[in-house]
Amino acid sequence: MENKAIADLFEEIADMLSVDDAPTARFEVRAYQKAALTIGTLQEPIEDIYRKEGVEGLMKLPGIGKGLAGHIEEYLKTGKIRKYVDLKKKYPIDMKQLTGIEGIGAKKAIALYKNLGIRNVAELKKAIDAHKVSSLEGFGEKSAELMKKGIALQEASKGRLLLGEALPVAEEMVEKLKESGLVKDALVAGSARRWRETVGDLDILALSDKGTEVMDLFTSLPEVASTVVKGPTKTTVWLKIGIESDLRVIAPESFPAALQYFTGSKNHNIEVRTIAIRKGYKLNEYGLFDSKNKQVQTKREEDIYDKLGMQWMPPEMREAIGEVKLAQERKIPKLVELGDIKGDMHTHARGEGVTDTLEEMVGAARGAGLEYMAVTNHTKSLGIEKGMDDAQFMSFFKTLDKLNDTLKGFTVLKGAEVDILKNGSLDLENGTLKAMDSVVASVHSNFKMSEEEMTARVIRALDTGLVHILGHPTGRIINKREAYPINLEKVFEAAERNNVALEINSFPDRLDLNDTNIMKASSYKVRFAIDSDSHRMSHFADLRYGVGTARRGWLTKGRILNATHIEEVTKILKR
Ligand code: DGT
Ligand code: CA
Ligand code: CA
Ligand code: ZN
Repeated sequence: MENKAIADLFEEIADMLSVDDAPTARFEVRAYQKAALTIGTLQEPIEDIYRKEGVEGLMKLPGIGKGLAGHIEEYLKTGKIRKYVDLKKKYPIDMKQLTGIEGIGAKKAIALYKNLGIRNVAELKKAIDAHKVSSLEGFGEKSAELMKKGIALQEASKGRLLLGEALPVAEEMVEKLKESGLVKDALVAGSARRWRETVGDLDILALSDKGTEVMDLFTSLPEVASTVVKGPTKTTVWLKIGIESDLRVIAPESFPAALQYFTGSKNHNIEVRTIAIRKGYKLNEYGLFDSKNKQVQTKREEDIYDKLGMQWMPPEMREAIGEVKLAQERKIPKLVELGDIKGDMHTHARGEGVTDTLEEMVGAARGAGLEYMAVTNHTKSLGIEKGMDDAQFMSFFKTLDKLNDTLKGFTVLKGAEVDILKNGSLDLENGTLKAMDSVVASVHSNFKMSEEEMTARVIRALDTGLVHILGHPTGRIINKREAYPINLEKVFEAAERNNVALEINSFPDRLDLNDTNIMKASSYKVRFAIDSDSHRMSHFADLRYGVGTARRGWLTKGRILNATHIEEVTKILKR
């Protein structure tokens, strides 16, 4: 599927045009941005539309005129868009890398290029160290400092990619292997199967006796940029998304053991193998062998754990943090599943970056299998998000009442994502907050505080007794922004005291709380809310990353606020 590649190109063209001095540029920017959004959120592969209906089919898509349809056709035929190539000559910037740094948007990236000739992060780093950036108009000492921190974070990520970027690509490749008829089974193992928030590479396993043909197909997949090593049982490729992928073709008798081995984690495997040795077995990626080196029959991964006296456990638990002992005691909990999630407590239907209508958002939530969603728009202090004031919320709630009258089997709850101001007070009147079903309170600005101040700020907000959910409790953005300093234990205590649920934000670059913080929080008497924080229809699909994270924190359905039906959740939220 080429949708994302084309959407990214259009996005970048818009970025470059936004600073270009050509007379038509300003006007074109919006057109490219709109087209990027249309294509980026399209469910059907754009190449299918083109194949079936040609340029006319493309032009039926919202915001795609003749010129843009021509670009799409050009890309599908040649793999390039000439307009992009020309602009890139004028602005030879690694836009994705530079805008991946906190504090740098497209405008700043291009200003850095125009003034200092900076094209990539390495050059930016040099310029910051030479104090060239801080003296640039519109930048200053503080922003240079922030960028430097951002660069350090990006470097520390060592090329690990967000699961949310990598998993869809892995699934796409697995699907194509299966469709080919060359494999009896194929699946993703490694850190992606364990739902780690980032992955170093993608490990794919295929069950097949046609190794050579499978590898030929694999290396020619559209997701692949180049082949690193190719053999009939193991092939490594470099993917267009910027990480490697290993495909291993495995014989049926080895499949369960290979799946167990390549799922990892490495430390989990070491613990399991130690148990195997103690019981007189040998365990490796080829199979389980007894003391006479005879292979023990195993049909499924479960059989391996069973022979070793252990209960099977979900891959998300396999991090060598106590799950092996639990499995020996047969006490593996039943973890929450995506299908348990009945509603969403945190979504946006108005404000900056929201392009889909309220009705469309409701349709998408229903499509995701939900029974209710709370619309929690931003509040007035968040100017860039077009936050709403008290009067706007009260009138918006009338719209929601009308909408609810028309809905059957689905409920739209009233809420806000209320900003926790610098002093810990909330950004709306008490009366307005009391009229709501779902008050999500979040910190969105003034991150630079001492741990003591930040902790007091958040606790003060929770102690108002008006908050239902603490939104993205640490504020971290993976590979981009560190968590703000905060004493989470004290915050969890305050959440318990005030019956506030802790959010597990499902945005692939947030996943906040993360797995280890969830573990810490679960010893308090608190609930968790797995929210999509949807700003558009396609975001509801990200709930699975929140669920994966919750499972990595060993949470069961009973701990999840929105794994309850509407009657029950309204009872819990009433106070
Ligand atoms: P990643 O790729 O860094 O996100 O993390 P993983 O867990 O996918 O690691 P990867 O790709 O290096 O290896 C895949 C699995 O293979 C790993 O989870 C466990 C297994 N494995 C790799 N190397 C070793 C090893 O030296 N010993 C053992 N016992 N297992 C290993
Ligand atoms: Ca891996
Ligand atoms: Ca690997
Ligand atoms: Zn939000």
